[in-house]
Amino acid sequence: MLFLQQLNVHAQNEGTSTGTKWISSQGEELSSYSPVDGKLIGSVRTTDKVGYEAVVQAAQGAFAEWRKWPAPRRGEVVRQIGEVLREKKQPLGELVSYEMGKSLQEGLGEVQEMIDICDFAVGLSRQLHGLTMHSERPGHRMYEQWHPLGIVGIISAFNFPVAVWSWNTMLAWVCGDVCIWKPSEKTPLCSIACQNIITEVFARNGVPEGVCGLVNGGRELGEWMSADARIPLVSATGSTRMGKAVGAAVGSRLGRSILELGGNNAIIISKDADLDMALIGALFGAVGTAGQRCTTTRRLIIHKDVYEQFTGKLVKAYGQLRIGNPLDQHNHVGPLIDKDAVTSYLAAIEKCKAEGGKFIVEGGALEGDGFESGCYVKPCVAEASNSFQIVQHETFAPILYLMKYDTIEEALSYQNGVPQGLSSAIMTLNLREAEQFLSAAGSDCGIANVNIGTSGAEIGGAFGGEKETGGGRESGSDAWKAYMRRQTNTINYSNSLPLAQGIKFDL
Ligand code: UN1
Repeated sequence: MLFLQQLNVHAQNEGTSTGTKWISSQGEELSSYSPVDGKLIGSVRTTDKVGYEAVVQAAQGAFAEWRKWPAPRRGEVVRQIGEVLREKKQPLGELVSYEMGKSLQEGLGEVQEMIDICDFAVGLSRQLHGLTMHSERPGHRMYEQWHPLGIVGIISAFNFPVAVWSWNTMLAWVCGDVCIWKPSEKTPLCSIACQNIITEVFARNGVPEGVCGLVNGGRELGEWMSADARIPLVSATGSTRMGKAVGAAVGSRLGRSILELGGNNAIIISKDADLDMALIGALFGAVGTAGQRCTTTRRLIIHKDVYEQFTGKLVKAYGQLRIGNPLDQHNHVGPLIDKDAVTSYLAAIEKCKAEGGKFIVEGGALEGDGFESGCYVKPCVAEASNSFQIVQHETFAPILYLMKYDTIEEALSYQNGVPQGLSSAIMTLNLREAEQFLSAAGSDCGIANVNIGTSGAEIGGAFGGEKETGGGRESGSDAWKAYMRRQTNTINYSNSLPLAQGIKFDL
């Protein structure tokens, strides 16, 4: 495959690197099979304890140097990474699509998110600013500054195998941090491709060895990182179960974590909605990336007056979906990541039926020509109740649950009535309803949209959510502050030493 050559990804790869140097390890071999056709793409040697130590120690050494580089100079390195990503957009998008299974359009879109965050980070490198305050004491000045934090551990998920890493890393680098990345064990080759891109840029800029560490492997690596006091910040994206384990381990040593976990995202479709627009938002939200985005639309809360009309349109649209090889641009829906995901999808359908759900678009696994990998499933739609256990749970698959409402208060209670709080949307042309949805008494999610679906957030905003979604924010706005330490400085330029709060301490 040409894209593998273009990205310098081999049949067998070391999975451990300190930046520009690959470290040979005694770890097991991790094979990566494509969900597209079930074929072996290549393998990666996992990181053993010795390799992990080498990466952490290189990172510690590198931090001592990197934090002294002026931030705009670090930004210049990130700018060059953005340039290489532009050159490599096509092959990297193809690898993402082939290893993860999302459509080529979405694979390319993911690389575009990487390019965009590089641009954002370059600008940010000149804007890492703090506030100044007026001191209560004469002849005193008070201000705050933001310093680099140290090593940032990044645990990323298979569904956005490259973009989510870059959101964290590009910001952390301009902030003066050094990073250690543990990618998903389901998409290890994407991490090799990214490391190769970085290596080229780091080598020509003389970036200290250790700024960009890579470790590959399973759960135990995440555990090592979470327990490691040399890593002040761990940013983890994935399931709520994983996030609770990471959050608890990092919290028990009073480290910091940024958690971006499960979503259970709903769109409220008002009787005052533009239904054609609502249809596009709901459809892309529910079946895009085969329902494997954190922001995937999992629930539609539809006003009773437009319920029949809207569900009619929805069923018709589902009938037109083409499922198949995601690298073929004619297809809308690719495979799930692996056969385990198919098993969870089938179990969720059974559970929904057992709880009383009624499928108006039937699901099922696909077999036969073009579906040999065993990972392709039919997107499906069920009428369900918000209180079903299965509806309260995030199943990473294209299953959409419908429910009916009468008042906006009822719709909001369904919207908020799940453990997760990532993304939410309302489709309405009614200003009062839209504002109520966005108000303090409205959606309780980290992302709340009007006349846009739940997925496809831009990098410029802070990304993340509340409740079991974990509370972390990544990407745009002032999310960078989580990657730095704040220092408050008070400077006395007077001839005396007055104490704060008017305290006298004379001898
Ligand atoms: C994720 O699914 O982990 O908003 C991230 C979106 C994408 C990012 C999703 N920009 O759908």
